[in-house]
Amino acid sequence: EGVQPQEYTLIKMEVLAPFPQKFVALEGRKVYLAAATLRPETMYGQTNAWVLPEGKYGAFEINENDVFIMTERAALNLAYQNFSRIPKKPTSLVELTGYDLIGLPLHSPLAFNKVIYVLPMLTVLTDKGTGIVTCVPSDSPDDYMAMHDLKAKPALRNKFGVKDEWILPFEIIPVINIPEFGDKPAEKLCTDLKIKSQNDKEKLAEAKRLTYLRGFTDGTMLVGEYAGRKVQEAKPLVRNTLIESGGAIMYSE
Ligand code: A2H
Repeated sequence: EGVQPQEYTLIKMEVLAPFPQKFVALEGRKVYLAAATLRPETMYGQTNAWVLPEGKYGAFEINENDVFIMTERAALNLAYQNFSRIPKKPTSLVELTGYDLIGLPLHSPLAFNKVIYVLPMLTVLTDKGTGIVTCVPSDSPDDYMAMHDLKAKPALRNKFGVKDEWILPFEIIPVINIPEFGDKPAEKLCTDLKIKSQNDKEKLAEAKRLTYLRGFTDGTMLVGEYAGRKVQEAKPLVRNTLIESGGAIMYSE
């Protein structure tokens, strides 16, 4: 935890109807998983959302219509940033765990995949962001390895009740080119550094450092409204597009 506040873009990943039994209290609302990201310019390549299976989440009222699924900690922070129906007070309509969310179909802004699913990741922290992470395996080493683990290990899918069709059809979508690392930087770095799984913390930290640094300074957008532009230029433009179209809000902690 740094001393400086961290500014995240919260991506509103809409939960598609029909809602499961657990969600009866949410009928008639717009329900979103609120995913915290530092890389809004990569949202074209989303393949799924990640939750911590054992994590505790709630469905919090943001206003009369919108409900965000996230940790209570994030809901309290958001309430102090003017995002709660009752000022400065989070209200949860349903208490949930990650297990309740796995398998939900979502529609996420900018994503080329029109329907994506909620899947388990064991390294999601519940004391950072919202406890919901959107998966972009082209550009995030953590996301790439967690996806690789689930695809390679049927026993892992089985353990968490993950259906093959929620993950196997989803391929890496190139979003950014980095001269040194190509169009799938996360895959290249994980392969080069011989990273074995999502739990390989030290090597993943190094892979993240390199993709983040090089992606920001040398990366070029391959897709979207700002294809051909530098990542540095595109990042704030994509973020503003997301916010203006109602697909995201800013959040700091
Ligand atoms: B990033 P920082 Cl393409 N637990 O978004 C674990 N990881 C979390 C999290 C949580 N509770 N909340 C957010 N994150 C992830 C995109 C992305 C991200 C790309 C490349 C790198 C990258 C798609 N996933 O992050 O500790 C989110 O993943 C590299 C660090 O606040 C968020 O941005 O620096 C990032 O970690 C925030 O991490």
